[in-house]
Amino acid sequence: MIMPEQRRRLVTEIPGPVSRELLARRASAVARGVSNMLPVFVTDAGGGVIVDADGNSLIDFGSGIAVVSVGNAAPRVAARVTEQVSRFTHTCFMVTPYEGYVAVCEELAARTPGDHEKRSALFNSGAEAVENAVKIARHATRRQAVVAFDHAYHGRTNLTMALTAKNMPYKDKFGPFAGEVYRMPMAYPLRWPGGPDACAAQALEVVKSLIHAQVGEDNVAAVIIEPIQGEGGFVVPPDGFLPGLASFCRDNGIVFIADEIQTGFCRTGDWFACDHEGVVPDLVTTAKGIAGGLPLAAVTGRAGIMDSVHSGGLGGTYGGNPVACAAALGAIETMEAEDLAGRARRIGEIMLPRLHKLASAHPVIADVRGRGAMLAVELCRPGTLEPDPVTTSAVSAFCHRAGLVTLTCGTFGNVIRFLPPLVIGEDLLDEGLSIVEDAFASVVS
Ligand code: PLZ
Repeated sequence: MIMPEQRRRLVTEIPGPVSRELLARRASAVARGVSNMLPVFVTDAGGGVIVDADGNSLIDFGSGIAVVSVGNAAPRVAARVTEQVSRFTHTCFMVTPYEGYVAVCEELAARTPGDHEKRSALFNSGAEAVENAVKIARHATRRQAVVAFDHAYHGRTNLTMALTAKNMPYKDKFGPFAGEVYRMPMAYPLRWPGGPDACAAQALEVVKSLIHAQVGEDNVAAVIIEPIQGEGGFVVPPDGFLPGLASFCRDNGIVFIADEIQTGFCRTGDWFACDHEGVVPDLVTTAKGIAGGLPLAAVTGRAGIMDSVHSGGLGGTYGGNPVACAAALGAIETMEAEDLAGRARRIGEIMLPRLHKLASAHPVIADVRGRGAMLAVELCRPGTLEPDPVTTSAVSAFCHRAGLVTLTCGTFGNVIRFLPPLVIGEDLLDEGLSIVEDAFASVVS
């Protein structure tokens, strides 16, 4: 593999002339619905940098939306993929199986929360994993209702759009949506009317009483929640909320699904975000970080629930593709060998104090939150909770021009999130943070 030099280098404006030429080609060939956040065309990436077609080298605080936690083209991933791709690329596991699929499922059983007997099924995308988790929960319980939360993001397919909260850009005019989805208030400390201290207990009570009154506990197949919400704004539920929700589900025969697609695989400083409070979900959905950039997703859960589905009831042509499985084994090996959960905690220790300092200098920052290497700042008009998406975009655009890949998120578009590869060097991390500081200093008057 070719590891690009680990430094930021700007040789043209962003995007440069080569990228602009490619953008023109893109405009007449690629559907407009598929957007670009930072339109530089990539030629190489690795460690903590992304190199573009003009020779610019950008610091990566996005990891391709929390995917390349092990780094881009990570050596163990590249080696296993290369080996696998030269042996065989596809048989379809449902036709003739291969060991890699089984090995990934064994790893998932060993790494996901809880030491109960588990089974897994592999898919291609996060949305597909979520769809299947709901299918499995419905099949196992013979119930239909699914409970999701405000600010949730679970994907762009029909059922997962219904589970996703935000209209633009995900749902607008794409309806009708799948039925039997019920949305509950999220334990969002910054915005909880009773204040952050009361949030966990009050939110839990509200959710329980709404489920009772509006759905009926014994109609509910599953409650699905991201243990830290991703696209919806990196909302971290206060301690106590997730364990309370899990035990409510247990008491009522409801399948508790943790969507760990963005939080999973060491991102938050544990293997899974549920580990933080010892929450043991019935089903876990994973994708993104699982395979170092190759498309792979999984549903892992209690053997009794997973195996309630008849033979042939789950699958898909490509699910658990051998090359993607090889990549996952390389990625998981990397996480273990390089203690990437520890690296995520270290990234949090470096970044959080600087973000808090930034917040005390800039009252536009209403909240600093997250865990490990999944961190964010929420921007509001100073002294209010009125979202400030305009400053958010301006700060983000400054970062992009300066050669730092940052992403925004949030139901109100007012959150800047930081998801560096867990293998990023500390000098790049420092430099990236300095760019964020410069951006606030320059944009916020
Ligand atoms: N569940 C928690 O974060 C994907 C979406 C990017 P797919 N998040 C990035 C976009 O704008 O499309 C995600 C997630 C959580 C499910 C998904 C869906 O995963 O692999 O994108 O289908």
